Amino acid sequence: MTPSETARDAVTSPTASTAGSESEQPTTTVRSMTHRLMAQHGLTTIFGNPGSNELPFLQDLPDDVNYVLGLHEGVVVGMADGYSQALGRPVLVNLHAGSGTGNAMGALSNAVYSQTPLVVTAGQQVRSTIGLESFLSNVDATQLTRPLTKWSSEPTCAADVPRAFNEAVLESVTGTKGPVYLSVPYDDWDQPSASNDRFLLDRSLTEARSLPAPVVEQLVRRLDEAPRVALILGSAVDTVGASEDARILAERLNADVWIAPSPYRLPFPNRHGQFTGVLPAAVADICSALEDYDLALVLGAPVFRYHQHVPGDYLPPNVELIQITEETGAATRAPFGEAVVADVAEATAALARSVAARTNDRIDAWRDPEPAPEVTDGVFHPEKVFEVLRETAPQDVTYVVESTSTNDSFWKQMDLRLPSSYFWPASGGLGFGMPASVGVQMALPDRQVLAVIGDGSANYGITALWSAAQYGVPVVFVILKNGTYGALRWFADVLGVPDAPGLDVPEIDFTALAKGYGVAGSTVSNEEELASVLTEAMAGDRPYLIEVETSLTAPQ
Ligand code: TZD
Ligand code: CA
Repeated sequence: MTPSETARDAVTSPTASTAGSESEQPTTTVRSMTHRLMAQHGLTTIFGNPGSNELPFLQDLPDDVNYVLGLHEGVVVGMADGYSQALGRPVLVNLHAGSGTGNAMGALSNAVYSQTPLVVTAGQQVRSTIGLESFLSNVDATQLTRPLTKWSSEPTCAADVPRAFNEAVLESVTGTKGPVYLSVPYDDWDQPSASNDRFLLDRSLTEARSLPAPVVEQLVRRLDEAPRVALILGSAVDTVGASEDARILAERLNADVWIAPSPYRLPFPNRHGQFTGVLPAAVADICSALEDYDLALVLGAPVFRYHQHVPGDYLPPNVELIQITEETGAATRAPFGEAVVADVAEATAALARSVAARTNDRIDAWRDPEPAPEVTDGVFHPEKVFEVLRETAPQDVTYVVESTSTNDSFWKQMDLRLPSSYFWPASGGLGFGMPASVGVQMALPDRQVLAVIGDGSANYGITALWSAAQYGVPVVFVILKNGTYGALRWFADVLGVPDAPGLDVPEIDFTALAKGYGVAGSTVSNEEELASVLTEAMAGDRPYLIEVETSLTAPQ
């Protein structure tokens, strides 16, 4: 079952009719009805950090509910984000009032760009005391997470809480997926649930965004008639489980395959003979990269997520661009091209089935990486670290990466072929990597998660180590220690700011920090040590942290 199928099943198909007649219902509270709705939607894991306002919701949780405590709300949301992305399902988050929500905002920005369906709930003060702003009132709660959440609500009365909860879950996975926010006054939970709430348990919602046959036929004709096709795959191709069909489509078209700029997941094997590269995140650079094509087909990506400001024409003359996306905003926002809003997995499968197969000698032409520079004086070139990881880790390893200046080195050495092999902070907000790796490992217990984290990035989510230790989540953390915010050094140069302060992070002892949070670790200083410590760490069933001193490199 693909992640998208799992998500659809979880939300649209109640397992059995539980409605019954009004007279048969035992007296239920808003709390117990909401707990039943959680079960119906498969929301059996809560990532949270509680306060007084939230405790009444957490009373009498069903036995099969698993509560995962994070020690900071950025970590709570980061773990939930990784867990939700890797499972392909909505996930419940519970935060403390306005202050807990505020701590989570940076992490929420990542969930927006990966369209992660997080159902974020927060406890509110007692209804009658919110207006006078009693301690821990979440003032204007519905506005607090805007514009990051696509939907937010504080029900107008206790009786509307179960319906609003149901709406929150469905909103998170319908249309453009993403985080939603529900604030609930804590005196609501003990109130009686309305007898009509039983109908909520019998609801279903079906979203049908398949392409009609004539649209498929027209797209197929245009693809077949275009001599030189560039297939530009977005991270969402992996999210919706379409990477296998995308590979078939690419091979039948014998298209060059580009990955859309700033990828947060990997939609195509990066050693495949048709893999051409990650598109540069700049207007003029993309224009020149697409010069030799007639038609560019973008699947599951915005057009485009630029980063560096290099002005120019959006497209070369005579290149047509068609974008197929599930994200309505990505279609409406785009400043050029023809957009089609549709189910990306179904559209990819339909095109892969229907395009004519061209001659193609690049299918089995896998490309080997070049050897990496050797370790000198105990200092690794980042490429050497990645070479050792590639040679030591199993083929189905999953990387969660947050190390910014080493991007180029990473892609030079990696050989990633399977779905869900790569996760990266989707908005560029640091603090995702450490916690998301814990969430991804919880969701994918049969795959080893390696978290590759810079010594700057690690600090934004360091308390994830504690959750990994306490819940026995066997992530292996590899900390690349160059003592600085390497990417910002490079940016300072690009932007002509040679004297910017605050760019170095010297003298942090990550093995000591890990020990403090209950995670064993060690520092390695040569290739053999790294390989043997990594092998041992992956064989264990506990988290482990490996600290590696690395040289300064540029992201590209
Ligand atoms: N704060 C947050 C929440 N997100 C950010 N992206 C930044 C600050 C700014 N920032 C970057 O964009 S990259 C970077 C910072 C501080 C440096 C990260 O350092 P690192 O990796 O040690 O993790 P490198 O390889 O040394 O760049
Ligand atoms: Ca660094």
